Amino acid sequence: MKKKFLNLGKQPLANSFLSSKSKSSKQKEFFYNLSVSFDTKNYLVSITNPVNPKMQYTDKYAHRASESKTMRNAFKKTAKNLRDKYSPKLIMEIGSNDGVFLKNFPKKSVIAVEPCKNLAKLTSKKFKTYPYFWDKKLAKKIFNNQKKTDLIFSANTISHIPNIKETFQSIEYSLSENGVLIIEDPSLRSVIKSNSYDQFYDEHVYVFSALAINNIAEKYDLKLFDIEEVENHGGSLRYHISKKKSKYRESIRLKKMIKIEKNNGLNNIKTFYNFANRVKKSKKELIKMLKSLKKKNKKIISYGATYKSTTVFNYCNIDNKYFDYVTDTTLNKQGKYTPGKHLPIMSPEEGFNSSVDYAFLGAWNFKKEILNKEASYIKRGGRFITHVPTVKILKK
Ligand code: JHZ
Repeated sequence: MKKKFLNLGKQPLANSFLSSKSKSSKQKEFFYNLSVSFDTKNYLVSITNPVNPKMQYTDKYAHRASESKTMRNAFKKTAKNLRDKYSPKLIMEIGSNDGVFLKNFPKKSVIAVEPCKNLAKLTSKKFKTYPYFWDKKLAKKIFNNQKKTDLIFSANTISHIPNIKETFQSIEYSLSENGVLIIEDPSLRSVIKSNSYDQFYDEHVYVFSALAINNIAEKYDLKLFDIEEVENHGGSLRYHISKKKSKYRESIRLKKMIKIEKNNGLNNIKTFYNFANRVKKSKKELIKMLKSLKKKNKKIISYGATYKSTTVFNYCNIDNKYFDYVTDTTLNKQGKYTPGKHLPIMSPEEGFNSSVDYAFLGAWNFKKEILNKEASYIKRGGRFITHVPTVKILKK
C-alpha cells in the first residue's frame, strides 16, 4: 500500500529553463504537485503522481553529464572496472546523455539509447544511437535479429522511467544468459541521512534502495546479486543484476547492505515521516539564514543551475528577493531563467566575481570539486551556503 509522506508543493519541470521572462512564456509554464510516497509492500519510494515522460525528455534537454570533472572521471573509472570484471563484448547504455560513459569503450561494441533528440544527435556522430524511449518495442527492434547484450548500463535513468514493469521486462528480454545489468542511482539511505530532499523532482520518479530493487527484480526473471556504494551525486548505489539462473551468486556486501538498510528503517514508514519533519525544518532554517544575510545587505547568488535546486527554490519560495542570479558552466543554460522562480542564469565568468558575498551550493554534490576550484573566492572572504545535510555557511 502506498503511503504519502512528503509534500513539496507546486513545482515546475526541473528541465524547463525559460528562454525569456515574457508574460506568454511564464503563462505556458507547466506546474504539478510534487508529493512522495512509500510502498509498504515492496519498500519502493516514488513520486505519487509522475509526469508524462514525453513532456520531460524533449529535444531541449539541458543537462550534460560530462559537465563536471568529477563525473567524467567517475564514468571512466566505472567503465574500466566493468571491463575488467565482466569483459563485455556488447554494451548497451539506457540514457546515454552526451556519451560520457560509452566513449570509454570501442565504438563498434556499444549501443546508445537516448530519447532526448538533441543529445542523441550528439552521440550518433560517434556510435550507434537509438533516439527513443526505452520500452518493449525498442528492445525488440534492437535485439530481434541480433545477439543479446552482455552488459546493460544505466546511470541516473532507470529511476526516471515511471513504467518500471515494462522497463524490467524489456531488460530481461535483451540480456544474454550471463549478461549483467548495472543500475546506478542516488541511494535512498543517503537522501534520508543527508536530508537532501532536493533529490525529489519530476524526473526522479523513484529513489531506490537495495531492499526495493531486490523486491522488483524478484518479480521478473532477474536477481540482484551484488551492490556497490559510490560517492556520485551525494551517495549512490550501483546494483549488479542478472538472470535468475546466471552463474552469479549473491555477494556478502549485498547481504550486509540489506541489513544496514533494515537497521536504518528503510522498510518502515516512520523513517519517512521523520524525514518529512526534518525537511520542513530545513526550509525554515534556510529562509531564516537568507533573510538575516539580506538584512546585512549581502549579495547572494546560487552556484550551479541544478535540477535539484528547482525543488529547493520552489519549495522554499526563493526568488530574486534573496538571490541575484545563478551561475552555471553549461552553455545552453546560460542566458535562460530557472524554472518557476525565473532567476537569470549566467556563466561563472560573468557572474562569479568579487561582488558576490555568498553562494548557495545548488550543486552541493560537487562540493569538493567546487571548493577546490573556487579557493581564491574563499580566500578573499566569499562563502558558500549549503542545506545538505543541514543548513549552514561553510567555513572553508
Ligand atoms: P548535477 C541532472 O540533475 C538531471 P542536476 C538528471 N535528472 C539527474 O539525475 C542528474 O543530473 C544526474 C553545473 N556546474 O550534475 C553543471 C557548475 O556550474 O548536480 C550542471 O549544470 N560549476 C539527469 O542538475 C550543474 O552544476 C561546477 O563547477 O541536479 C550540476 O548538475 C560544477 C561541478 C557544475 O545534476
